[in-house]
Amino acid sequence: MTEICIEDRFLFDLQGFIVLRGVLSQEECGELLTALRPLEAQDHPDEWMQSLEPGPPGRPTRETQIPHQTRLNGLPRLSAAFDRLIDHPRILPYLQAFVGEPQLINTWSISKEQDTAAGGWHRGVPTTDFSYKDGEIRSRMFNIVYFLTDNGPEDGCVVGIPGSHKSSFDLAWRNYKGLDMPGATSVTGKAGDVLLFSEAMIHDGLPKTTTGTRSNLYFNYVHAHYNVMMREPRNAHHFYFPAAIRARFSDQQRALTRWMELTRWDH
Ligand SMILES: O=C(O)CCC(=O)C(=O)O
Repeated sequence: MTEICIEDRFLFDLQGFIVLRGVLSQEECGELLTALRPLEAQDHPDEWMQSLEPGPPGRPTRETQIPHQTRLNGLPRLSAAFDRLIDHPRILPYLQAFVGEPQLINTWSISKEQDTAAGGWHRGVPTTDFSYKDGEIRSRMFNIVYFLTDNGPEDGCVVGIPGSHKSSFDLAWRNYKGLDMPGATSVTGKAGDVLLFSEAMIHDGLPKTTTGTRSNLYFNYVHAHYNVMMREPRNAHHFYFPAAIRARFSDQQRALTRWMELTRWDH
């Protein structure tokens, strides 16, 4: 296993996030954008929703309810072009060091055009899901954000509160918009950079005031002991990949999605 340098361990433990520069080449960003754009433009029938038990709707594959923003859920179901990010060689050592036994739970893209508003401050798991013991950092849910385009301060970049993965106090997160949140710190970078963060850290997306499109891909992992199917059962369609999709994966990608072999899910 590749050792993570002490500076990165120090910073991730301290802040709850780190940014790795130049993980993807400009050519790779271009290839991923070429795969993403037609998927964002097309309709997705989401026939699986008809087989859900009566209750609230699941999330569609393409979400456009936020003006000027397009989100796609369940990327490897949509194209094999995204498979390589499941076990990216620069990222895998961080997954092993900071999660322990990583399993991919969720994948999505977010593209923002000019005038996309700020999102809403949130965290994916409580602060008890981040720990340090016997020399090991353990982040029970860990998000990897691939910047396919530049994420400048006005481009709708991700924003976080450094250290909030360990915060003892909660604020009424939804009462604060974007940079009005105490401690809010923009996470900027160039196309090809990657943000890694504990989902215990409070985070949000800033408004996009610039022209052009900002596109990021999100690959979210949990520790193997996390019960993936209990998190959002009505969205398990996007979490789970059928055997036919996993058949094209490498051994390593199959190992990172092994929970899917142990799950009964037909939709
Ligand atoms: O890129 C953004 O706008 C923030 C995304 C975010 O907070 C999320 O997907 O949980």
